[in-house]
Amino acid sequence: MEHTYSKLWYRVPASMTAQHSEEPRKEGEDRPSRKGNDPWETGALPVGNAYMGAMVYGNVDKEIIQFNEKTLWSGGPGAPGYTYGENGDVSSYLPEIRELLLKDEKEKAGEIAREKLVSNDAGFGAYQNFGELRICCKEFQTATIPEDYVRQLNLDTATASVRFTANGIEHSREIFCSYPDRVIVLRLSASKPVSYEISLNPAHPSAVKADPENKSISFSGNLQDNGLYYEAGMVFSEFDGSIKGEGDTLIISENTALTLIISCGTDYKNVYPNYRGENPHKAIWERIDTAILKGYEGLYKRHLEDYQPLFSRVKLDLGGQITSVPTDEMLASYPKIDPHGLETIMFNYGRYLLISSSRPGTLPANLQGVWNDKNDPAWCSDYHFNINLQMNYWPAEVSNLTQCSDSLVDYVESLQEPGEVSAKKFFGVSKGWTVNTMNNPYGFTAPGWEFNWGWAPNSTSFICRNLWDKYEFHGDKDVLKRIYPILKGAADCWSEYVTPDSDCTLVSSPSYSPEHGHCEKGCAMDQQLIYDLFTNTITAARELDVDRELQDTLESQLENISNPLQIGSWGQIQEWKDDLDDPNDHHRHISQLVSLYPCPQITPDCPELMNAAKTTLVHRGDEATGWSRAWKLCMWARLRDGDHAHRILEGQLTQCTYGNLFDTHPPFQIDGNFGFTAGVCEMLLQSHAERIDLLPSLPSCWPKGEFSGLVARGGFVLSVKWSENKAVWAEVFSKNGSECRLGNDISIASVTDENGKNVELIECKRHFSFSTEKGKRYQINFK
Ligand code: FUC
Repeated sequence: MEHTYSKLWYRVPASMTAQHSEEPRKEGEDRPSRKGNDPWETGALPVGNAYMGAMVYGNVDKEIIQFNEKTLWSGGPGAPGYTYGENGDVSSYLPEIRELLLKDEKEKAGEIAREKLVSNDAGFGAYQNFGELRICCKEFQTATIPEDYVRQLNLDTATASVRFTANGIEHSREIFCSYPDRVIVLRLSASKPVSYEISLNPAHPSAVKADPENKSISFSGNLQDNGLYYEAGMVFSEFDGSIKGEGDTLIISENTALTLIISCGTDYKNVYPNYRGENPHKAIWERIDTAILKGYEGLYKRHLEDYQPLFSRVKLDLGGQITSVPTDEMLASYPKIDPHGLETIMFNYGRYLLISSSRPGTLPANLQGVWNDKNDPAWCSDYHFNINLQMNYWPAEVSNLTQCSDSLVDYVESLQEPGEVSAKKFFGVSKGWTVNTMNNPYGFTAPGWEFNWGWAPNSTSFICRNLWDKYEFHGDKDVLKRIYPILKGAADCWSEYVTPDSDCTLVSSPSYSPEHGHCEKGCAMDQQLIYDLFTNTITAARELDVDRELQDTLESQLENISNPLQIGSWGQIQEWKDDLDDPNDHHRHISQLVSLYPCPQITPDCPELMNAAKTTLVHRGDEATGWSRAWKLCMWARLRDGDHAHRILEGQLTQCTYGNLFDTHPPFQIDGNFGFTAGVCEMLLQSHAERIDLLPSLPSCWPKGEFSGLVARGGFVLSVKWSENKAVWAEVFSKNGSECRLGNDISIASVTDENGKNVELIECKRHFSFSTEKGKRYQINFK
């Protein structure tokens, strides 16, 4: 299968990218930018190596390439008043609040909670813009967009490019961001000698130095609030013109080709409590010097050798027809022009964005991955733990990018130390760690500075689900050993925080359903995630044969836990312990269904819960912001309703996607992109119900297609072809040699090994099972 849908391309620069609009675009018409459009957000194209990111505008007259480095964060140690969120011994108010909740005096409990159970927000900080590269060239100047203008992002090569002819000269720009060499690389070429004026513009007051002798421009400085040192360097190499300086600008004259290499960094280090490491100057310039020696071709080769093995692991064909329509026009007219082509591009884009924004050794992908052009971005472009960071990593395991979630494990591991302090001060426990809604990379693990959105200790158990999936999908024991202490610490905190309710069951108290509701006890999301966390921690401890006592404690608490999945008066899964749900409530958070997705407690094996989950989702409605639609997509897929899942996916493309295919809340929030890719995976393959279900939620509009490389729990890599909405060919690759279970609601005739020999199939109530050997492939033959 070829990667046919791995290109975003445009006939116009970022500022003119077509967006969704009620008025259909007329044939050949250049749509002006929509009023209020921010070209960075809606049209520019992202490249990234997870350390750094760059956004390419593709302007004809003056090219702008805005760039970031993930550690450039204001706030934290050094910023005035920063206490990691601590606000005294807040936990001393818990007994009174709990007592009031037991007496059903919720109003009064809420009043104290809102006043007292809050953190100190001083110095939380925000993810910062680093700067911009600007390139002017007299020969770029034209009155209109050249006819042959093409701007594209090739997902197969992780390269952005811009090409056009102006003033009789063919211009081209190629840009990629190399992970192995930790540099942004740009190649400019022209068919005749031209002159470029090039500058590097910092986003913060800095000392800029343009040095024609060393053929470099650099800047450095310290962030004003926290003193964080930052530096960016750019060198000019492989050019044939002459170079001179003019203020902060370098001018290259009579030139046909030029390579620019950028690297940048800060003295941030993810180590509590100071979060500072070495001055980055030496490392930045060593990277640049090494890159110069490799040259453009050498750098590009290493970039492809690193990127392509990851990206090419998964291939998808949803039956699109190849068209010559630019991506923004496909989107603006969706679903009229090749809808399944666009859906496939969007799926591939999610994997591209994850590889480009999350790699071993980097901070994890934040609310905008690694791309941000503001110093006061929405929600600080932070690590949001009440759904967003979790969603960022939903596609990682199933779409075969487990290397990309390594940085999540590192990060969560680093939260334990500050999280232990927050757990004691806010939740009154003696051991274990916590993290809550908003978190910066400076150990702000405390609840938020407002109770109503900020009290979210379930963030800890929620992120542990991602870690558990990392183990379950691939069965790697080293991962299990790595994540176990993290799960254990989260379980320790919860084990102490739960408290007896008036019916003697154990509840989380106080408890707040994410950004929705009242000060309560035993909200469904808390209870469901306690169940999930305790169950996984017990399983992990058993597999590692450790902590017998903890296993016993958690087991007995599980027996006594207040029912996480209560069915309420109108047949819904209750969001709160009391039946308070309003059937007309369309709130974007659907926290009471966390057991449907991503947790695995609501499965087709319990139809009663499936029906109640369906009722809940139907009442919540299909409309929502980007990430919420993506969650609904995953949930409808788990409900085995492919047509409804597809309807949600359509809504996400028509309502919540910009011309550059960034998902929007608004503003741009990358979780929706990742949730989209995870949702498509979930339509094609599920493995949460202790078996592998092939094509569980195939919509009728995808009658024919194929995929390869998706991963199922247990360490199986699947490839499937289907026709007339039925699987016709499938192959399982066994990574670990475990027993393979295939759901028996598809008609399997036999399974054969690599020599074409039948393997023994054991038929059980809900699945067929067969033994596999590590490293071997098995073909599934259908009736
Ligand atoms: C969640 C959402 C908000 C927003 C924020 C970044 O908390 O409820 O709508 O998306 O994350």
